[in-house]
Amino acid sequence: MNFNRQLNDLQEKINEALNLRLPAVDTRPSRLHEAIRHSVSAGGKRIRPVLVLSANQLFPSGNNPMPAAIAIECIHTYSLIHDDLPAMDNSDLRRGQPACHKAFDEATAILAGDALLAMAFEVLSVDYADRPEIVSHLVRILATAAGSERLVGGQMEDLLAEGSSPNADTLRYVHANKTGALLTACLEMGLCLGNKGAEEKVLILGRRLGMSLGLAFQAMDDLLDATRTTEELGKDAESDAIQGKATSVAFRGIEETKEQAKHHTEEALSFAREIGGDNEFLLELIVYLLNRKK
Ligand code: GRG
Repeated sequence: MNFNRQLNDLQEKINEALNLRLPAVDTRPSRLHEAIRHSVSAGGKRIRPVLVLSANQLFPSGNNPMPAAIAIECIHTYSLIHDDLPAMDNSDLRRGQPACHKAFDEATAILAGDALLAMAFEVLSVDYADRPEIVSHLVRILATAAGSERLVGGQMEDLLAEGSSPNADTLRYVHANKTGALLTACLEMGLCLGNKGAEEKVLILGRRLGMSLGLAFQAMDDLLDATRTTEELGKDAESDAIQGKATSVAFRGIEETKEQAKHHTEEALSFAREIGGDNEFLLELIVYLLNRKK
């Protein structure tokens, strides 16, 4: 099967699994569940769950990686909902749809994000209940990645840096944590469910791969924000420049940011080759992420 068909196939399976796992819209309180479904189903690329599945495919085992994939998409979607709030990036559009606080209201959007954060850990603890050591490992990876020194810490420094001229240290911190933390967790979770999950060398390479991919992904995100239209992106274009964000484009300019994205992609490719296993799809995914248009 060619890469695009394989990717579509995985995205469809992830969407089906999310649809089955999320409470139905008529579950009380229905407004909250409508808001959750609005944001989750709005049309994200599902890169993080796809990464969990492709990391798991390197050294497959009998463990089902789908619950871990769903859990990370719940965390990612919560972070997008909260990021769009007026108190944060104040964005009206997300995934081509009105942001959660626009389609509903701010309080509902805060609660929808909170519920998705909790749901991620519920999914892990319920779906892997027969393997307590796996639950504990996955919960530790995800909680650390989502916490105050990683995703939330990156977001905090991103907000603190608004309006000031970016420097290399802040930029690296924000990108490594706001973006790199969850992408690294995808690799760690997928690998830890595979049959080489206990091998330290494999996990170290997986973390390095996730971080390089995170830095490449964020460099691309900054480039797309600066060069594409709102219609193409499905979210507000040029919002970084308008808000005075500490982006790679603001710090290095467009050409150097392209070079950074290529450089980190090359790093990610070399880590993926070094890990080995059934890495064909993962290698293509890394290149696809560099060439993405939204
Ligand atoms: C509120 C705790 C908290 C964190 C917010 C998500 C986020 C952190 C900020 C959004 C802005 C941003 C540039 C984040 C970096 C990560 C990133 C590029 C998110 C967008 O990911 P995609 O492109 O989105 O995979 P889709 O919609 O396709 O899932």
